[in-house]
Order: sequence, then structure tokens, then C-alpha cells
Amino acid sequence: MEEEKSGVLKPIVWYKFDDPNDLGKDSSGNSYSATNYGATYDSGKNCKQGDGCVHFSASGTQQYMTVDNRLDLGTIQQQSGITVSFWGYMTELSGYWARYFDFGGRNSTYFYHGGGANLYNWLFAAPSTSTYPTWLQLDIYGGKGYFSVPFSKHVISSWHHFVFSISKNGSASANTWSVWIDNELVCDACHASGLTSIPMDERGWYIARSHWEVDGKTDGGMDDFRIYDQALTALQVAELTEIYYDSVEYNPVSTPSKAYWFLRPVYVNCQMNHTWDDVIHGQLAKNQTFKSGGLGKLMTRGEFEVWVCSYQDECAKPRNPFCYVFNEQQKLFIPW
Ligand SMILES: [Ca+2]
Repeated sequence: MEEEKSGVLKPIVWYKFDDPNDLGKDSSGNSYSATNYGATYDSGKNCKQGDGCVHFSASGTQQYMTVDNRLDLGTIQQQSGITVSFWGYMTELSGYWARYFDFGGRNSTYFYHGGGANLYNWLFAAPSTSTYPTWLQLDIYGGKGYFSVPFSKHVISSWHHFVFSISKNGSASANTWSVWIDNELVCDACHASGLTSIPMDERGWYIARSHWEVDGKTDGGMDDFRIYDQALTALQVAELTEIYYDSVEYNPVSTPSKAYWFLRPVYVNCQMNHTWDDVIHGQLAKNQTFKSGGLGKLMTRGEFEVWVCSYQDECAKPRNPFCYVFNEQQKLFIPW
């Protein structure tokens, strides 16, 4: 599974923000460095991944970064799909409509104040207005709509993981958007519109800055910013989110079985308190106690072939089952 993960999940842009002397360094190997306008390095203990992250202060001159404008995000999405992911937080010092990112055109041909046809931005912001005091909002301009995320459980000043995935044009699910926050799918193909290709000299791929000068400044931080030239599946997002636990927090003395190598440490001791008879009975009764299925591509024949999710275990939460794979040789349910 590890080989599959690294093979499938290869970002085309990867800002780790680990190097204080080269904060916008691209670790993807593609040299799409970010340009830094005043943002500062924060040390690893304040960050989510690796040895550092970037900090944006709202006091004084606007601090932000730009993604390399050689990238034509519109064409990438149209041809192969695109995903943007990062860890981020904002403090209450952030202004109205402070941005996590705002990707769009910079002048009147591709940008038009007040809305209108010549507007091709897609952006993710914390409005913090009287109308939307505790919401995050994803806006897709060009007459294309917006998507609001209730912010109540995504408390300001704490780190959260965000994934924005748009499928390519011309497929069955063409141009559909999916959004995950902390590995929870908060937008399940809830919107469909492709991105527009913008000429290079008009591209403004802003991180932590708005294209609208009236908007407030961002006060907060970001870590592990990535762009993929593909839409991600739920499994790939789960792996992406768990990388943090794998590399930083979860550092066992012995290597776990690869079936649950990305399991959060808090779940390692979860136990299935039911037998296969219970599982089958529960499924036949359709009483929402268990779900199960085949492992598909993740299957190791004769060892790990099926998964079971239980709504009744100690580790399960209301509407949020806890899942196991069944070890066919040891006849054991193993937390997954
Ligand atoms: Ca980092």
C-alpha cells in the first residue's frame, strides 16, 4: 500500500515551509517555488508537519505568498483534474473575508471588481461578517456559485486540513467539486463548473491574500500546501490526512502491519466486540449496525480481503462507525 500511495499521490507543487532560508521552496521536484511577500517562518513546534510552517501576520503590510504563475491551473483542471490541499488556521485578528487562497486574474480582462462576466476567481475565505460570522466559504466566480461551510466545529486558531478536488472536463462526473475538512467530506460533488485558463501575465495565484483590496488581511498559518494534477478519491484524501499522524505523532517502536499503518494511535486498541454471525445478522436485519465490503485494490488474498464497519463499538461515534479489516489467517478483526 505504501508503494501505491507514493505512486498515486505525487503532487506537482509541494510547499513544506520547513526551510527558514527558502520558505517558498517547492519539494515536488518541479521547481514551482512560491514567492514570499513578507510572510515569516514558524518553528516546528507550532506547526502541523515537518520542521516548520509559514505564518501570516495581519498587522502592518499585507503578508502573503504566490504560487508560481507558470502553472496554468485552468488547463490542468480541464485536462486531468486538480486538487489543492493544505493545513491551515486563522486567528481572530484576521479581517473580513480573509483568504486561505484566492486564485484568479489580476486585471480587468480577467478580473472585474464587484462581480460580472470577467471574473474567474476561485477562493476560500473566512467571511467573519455579521451575516456569516462563523463560516468558511468557497467561492467560484464567473457566475458559477459559492459553497459555505459551517465553521462551528472548525474552531478558529486551531489547525485544520482542507482538500479541494475538481474532476477533469469530459468525464462522467465532469468538473465536479469535492471538499474535505479534516478528512470529512463536506461537499460531495456539490458543485460542477470547470476552471478557466488565464494567460500567464494575468495569473494571480495568491495564498493568504485577496484580489479585492477592500478585504481584510489573513492572520494565521499554513503548512504542507500541495497541488495535484488529478482529482483525489476519498481513500487518497484519507491517506493524505493521515500522513501527519504517520510521520509526526505515530512513531511506534515496531512497524505495524501494513493493513493499519496509517491508523491514529488512539485507535490502536479498539476491539471488535462482535462475531461474523452478529455482522451478518445485523446486515440482514438492515438495522444499521454493520456495513461490510471487499477491499478491492487494497486486498491481500488469503490475508486481508474484507472490511467491516461497526456502529456499535466503543470506538464508534453516532453516525460515524469504526472500521476493521478481517485477518483471514488469524481470524481477527484489526482496526483500520
Ligand atoms: Ca512544514
